Amino acid sequence: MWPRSPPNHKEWQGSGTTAHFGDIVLGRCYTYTQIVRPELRDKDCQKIQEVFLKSFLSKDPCDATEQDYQPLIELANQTVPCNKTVFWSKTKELAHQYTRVQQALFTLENTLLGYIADDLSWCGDSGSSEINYQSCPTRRDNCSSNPVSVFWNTVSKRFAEDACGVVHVVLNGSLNEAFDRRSTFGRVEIHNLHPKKVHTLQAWVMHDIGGVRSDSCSSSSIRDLKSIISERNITFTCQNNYRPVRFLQCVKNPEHPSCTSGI
Ligand code: N1C
Repeated sequence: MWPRSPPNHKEWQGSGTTAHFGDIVLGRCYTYTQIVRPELRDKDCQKIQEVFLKSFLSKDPCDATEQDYQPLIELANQTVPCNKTVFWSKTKELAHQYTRVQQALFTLENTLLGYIADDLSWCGDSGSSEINYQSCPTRRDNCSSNPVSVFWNTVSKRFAEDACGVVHVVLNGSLNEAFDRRSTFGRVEIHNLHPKKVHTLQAWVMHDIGGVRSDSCSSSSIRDLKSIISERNITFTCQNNYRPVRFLQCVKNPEHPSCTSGI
């Protein structure tokens, strides 16, 4: 009756493809190219949707590769101006709040591909041309080469390779290690900056208001980051609680002492 697994059987431990994945991809593509960045209005969103689906459908979801996403990356290609790239690690919301105000700045989610894929899940199956809405593999399934992880690794790498001038990173100083070598930022992005194009990495180590001040510019994890960056002949600078970003945190905590006096 069921040649492989019955339709409700959860093959993998992760949640399945986001419901209406194809429509969301198409809708986000139009929103981005027609409204958010109309300079990209000539992008072909139908084609982008089709190529995105092709990058993972009918393929083993534990064997996704960078090459799977090359056609999509070519189609969605976009130039981020020099000095405008913002990386983040464990500070996604804050970094996005900041680039929402400073619209000239770009996190990966402020580019077309990141905007389309943000917070979505997707996977297919080698034995079928259908989207798997039941479950998708994760690292818990011993499957690090799943379509979503490989996508973020691939587009993060490209985002870093394309950066130029001064680049920025928002780090979380309320964690034990604001810089984590195993994060996408530590594993992929810093190693793919081109020293000939990127002269400075500016780190902003932000502490949660009312949270602990675990890590700061003078800590060992940041020294670690500094040495990796310096060895690559890129200048490293670091600021704790960079004021323009601190002000955003203060919107939610206006009475906190660190918001009422000098920070
Ligand atoms: O592992 P991280 O952060 O250091 O990755 C963040 C870093 C940013 O600078 C981005 O350019 O890498 C890029 N990036 C994304 O933009 C992104 N959006 C959504 C990496 N990962 C991204 N995701 C998902 O969040 C993805 O599933 C990945 O595994 C997490 C990483 O978040 P993190 O650990 O806070």
